[in-house]
Amino acid sequence: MPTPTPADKFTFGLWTVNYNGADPFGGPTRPSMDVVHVVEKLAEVGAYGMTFHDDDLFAFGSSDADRQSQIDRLKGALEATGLKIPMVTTNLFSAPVFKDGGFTSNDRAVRRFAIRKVLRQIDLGAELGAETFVMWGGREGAEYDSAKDIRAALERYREAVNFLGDYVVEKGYNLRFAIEPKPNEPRGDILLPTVGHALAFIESLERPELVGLNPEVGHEQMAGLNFAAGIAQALYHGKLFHIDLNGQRGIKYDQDLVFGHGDLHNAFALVDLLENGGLNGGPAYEGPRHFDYKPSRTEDENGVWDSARANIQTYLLLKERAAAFRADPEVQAALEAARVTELSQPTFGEGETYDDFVADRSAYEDFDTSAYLGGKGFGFVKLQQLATEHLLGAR
Ligand code: 3MF
Ligand code: MG
Ligand code: MG
Repeated sequence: MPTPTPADKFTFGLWTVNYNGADPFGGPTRPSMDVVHVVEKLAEVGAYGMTFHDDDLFAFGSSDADRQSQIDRLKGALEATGLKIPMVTTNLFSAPVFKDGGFTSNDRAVRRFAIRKVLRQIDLGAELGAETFVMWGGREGAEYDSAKDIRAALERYREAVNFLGDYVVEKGYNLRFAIEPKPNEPRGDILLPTVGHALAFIESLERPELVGLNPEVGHEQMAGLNFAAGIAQALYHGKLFHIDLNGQRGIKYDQDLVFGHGDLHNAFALVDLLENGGLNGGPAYEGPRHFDYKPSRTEDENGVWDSARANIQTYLLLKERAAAFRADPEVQAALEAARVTELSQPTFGEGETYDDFVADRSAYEDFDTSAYLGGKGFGFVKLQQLATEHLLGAR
């Protein structure tokens, strides 16, 4: 099995390995673990860093003294293990006060409280050296169309994110924001439900350069979307600031399975994209490989750490498989035959004018479309089978 190194930048949310197994139908199956123990164990399994919501480290409503004591304990564990905190986030979803959202609650006092809660966590993140601040608006939404004025809610969302952007700039923090889309759960419908919705929203902000995405495998798949394709578009727009890796099997509740324990073909394409920049090259992803999963409620603590290692191993194995896929001369020939490489060629010639274009008879008048009936197959299936054989370790 491949061994992880800090350069792999594997990170885990404190809330992931520390998930106690509670679900809407049953209580916890595991006791909660102390943060110092979690940090030590994460270092042992080969993680580079950990991320956390404010409420993961100190309970909602903690006194300042209790909050500080937990921060100090975390800092001690980080120093002892060398683990980093590359990302932090705020919990605007667990406490009853957020039942109709944080930034977009119909209740204005809640909106003001939510933003103050975020400011505190931004300060802490900056102090711990985090470079990314994730915003997952799990309660920003509604169950009923009559309950939420969506345009007003988006305007309040914008107002909040613009304000936070001003805050980090004024404070001189080296922190960027990453919005995490999700279509539903816990709300019936959540605002900014997919990568595409969030990309459009970001462009409406006052400081769009400060705001990118933290897409999650399962969240896009809950909407029936192709995750690797969404990530390619996020990279294309320079907006892949962070990523949540996990597994999901189809359009259902958020399963948060181990990375790869879902659509393995798409996970293979994703790792190839993140590591190599995709089929035609292009900028790869350099940020943390962040696992946001839930160890199944059937597991004991040993099972928790086995599942943490499983995320890392699956990623590293897929990375090896993707490298083998790319290095295989048969794959290279199949990519060529499938004209995948040809898509990098601009459709227009250099300096080609409108007049040149319409004068080019080969583009239209002399173009033989009949040759495509029964001919000029692309061979995409052969190519995908080669990918499958590499994925299965048969090549
Ligand atoms: C829920 C999630 C969240 C976010 C987190 C921010 C609790 O489906 O994915 O995890 O990832 O709030 O990082
Ligand atoms: Mg999730
Ligand atoms: Mg997530």
